[in-house]
Amino acid sequence: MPILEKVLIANRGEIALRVLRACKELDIQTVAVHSKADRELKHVLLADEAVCIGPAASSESYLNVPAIISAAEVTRASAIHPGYGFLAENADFADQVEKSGFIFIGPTADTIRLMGDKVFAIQAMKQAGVPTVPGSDGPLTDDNDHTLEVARRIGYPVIIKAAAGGGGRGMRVVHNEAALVSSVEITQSEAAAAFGSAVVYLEKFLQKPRHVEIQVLADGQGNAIHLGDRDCSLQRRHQKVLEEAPAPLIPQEARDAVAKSCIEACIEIGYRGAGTFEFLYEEGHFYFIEMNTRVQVEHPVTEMITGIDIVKEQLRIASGLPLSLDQSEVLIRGHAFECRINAEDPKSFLPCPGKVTTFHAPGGLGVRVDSHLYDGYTVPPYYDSLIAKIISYGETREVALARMRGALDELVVEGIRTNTPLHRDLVRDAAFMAGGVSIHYLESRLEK
Ligand code: MV4
Repeated sequence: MPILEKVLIANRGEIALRVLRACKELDIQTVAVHSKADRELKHVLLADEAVCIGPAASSESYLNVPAIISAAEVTRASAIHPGYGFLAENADFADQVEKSGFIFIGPTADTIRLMGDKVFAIQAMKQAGVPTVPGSDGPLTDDNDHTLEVARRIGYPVIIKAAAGGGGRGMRVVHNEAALVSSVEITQSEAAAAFGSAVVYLEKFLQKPRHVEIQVLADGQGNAIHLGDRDCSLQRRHQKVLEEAPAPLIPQEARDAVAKSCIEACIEIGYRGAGTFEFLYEEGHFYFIEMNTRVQVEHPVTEMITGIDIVKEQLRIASGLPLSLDQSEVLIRGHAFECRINAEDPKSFLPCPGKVTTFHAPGGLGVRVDSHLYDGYTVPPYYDSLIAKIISYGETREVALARMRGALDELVVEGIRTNTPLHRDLVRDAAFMAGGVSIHYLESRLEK
């Protein structure tokens, strides 16, 4: 089976460059599509072909489905890689790509649609044996007595979530029975306005969990493997800041059991491509909350501890090839961290676009930099502020962290402000160094 001939990269910034590099390694031709504000992007300059698909605003360029499909047609691309964000988890886009005769590099549109509805996703996972959060096991109805009964059974606090939400949007915590019914109604109307669906469900609210996720690869031909776990608990306003793999301080049996359940779920639902099972982890137990059907920002930490190129595997799977390895060949070794460097004010967190006058990337053994920056590049104001990912690897967590300290000290970005000072603090923070802080740790530390 020949590998894909030509891939159109429907994204920008560091992930577009990451996809381009994987294509080059596999001898796949590349097409960059970009907005008018992105002519100077590094991957646009390196791609075999480049097509301008619209004005700066994402809604008219990176989210412009007809423009992207047209670009694939005129360049005779064979497949489209969506990266993360933008159209990566848009089932209608995946449908249109396939109906236009191109390969969508990702799961089927039906899988994306299933996972986009959190109620269906949780039901499917529970069915397959993945541990879930105690909850309503389906949408809440207008039978308020039943809702009250469910909440009483699982115990307060509870959390109401929109089925079409995710990533922190459309949620409300309820601490007592008196507030439940009105909170359900408010969440329903907010969900209807924000997502076009008023469907909400209820879960036990876990008060001090960690965010631990499992990376999987499946070929849609009956083979699925996991690449271990990652801890993404350090976040601010649902934006991850610093991730690591493996998740520290988790008993090996718990880790193995949850990963195994994810593989079984992949086979059960006929999953294809790279995917991530998101869990909350508290007091030794995993609770499934969502599945992401894309490559994630933090995939490099998993690549570092497994030696497996996740984007290359995505390209192989999309070509119709079976997985290049089985579970016994996945060896998890060492530890990795990733610091997300954003073009933002280190105190106010407001975006800081502008011209990068100087960029010095760190280096050395066990240091990787995924970034589209170069001296003289101007960070445009229209998009996400992620400008670089500094990744460190070591045989132990301590060595990886020491390398990250050195890498952050070496990093120079001049001309714009970045959150590098925050990262330099975090990698010296006693609680973080000890490992296993909760999803609330960073925000409460920032308040002090
Ligand atoms: C929760 C939770 C506590 N209990 N569900 C937020 C994002 C979305 N993916 C799910 N989220 C949460 N769901 C139950 N039953 C706490 C959060 C949560 C959170 C989760 C992961 C990472 C950061 C978070 C920050 C605040 C709340």
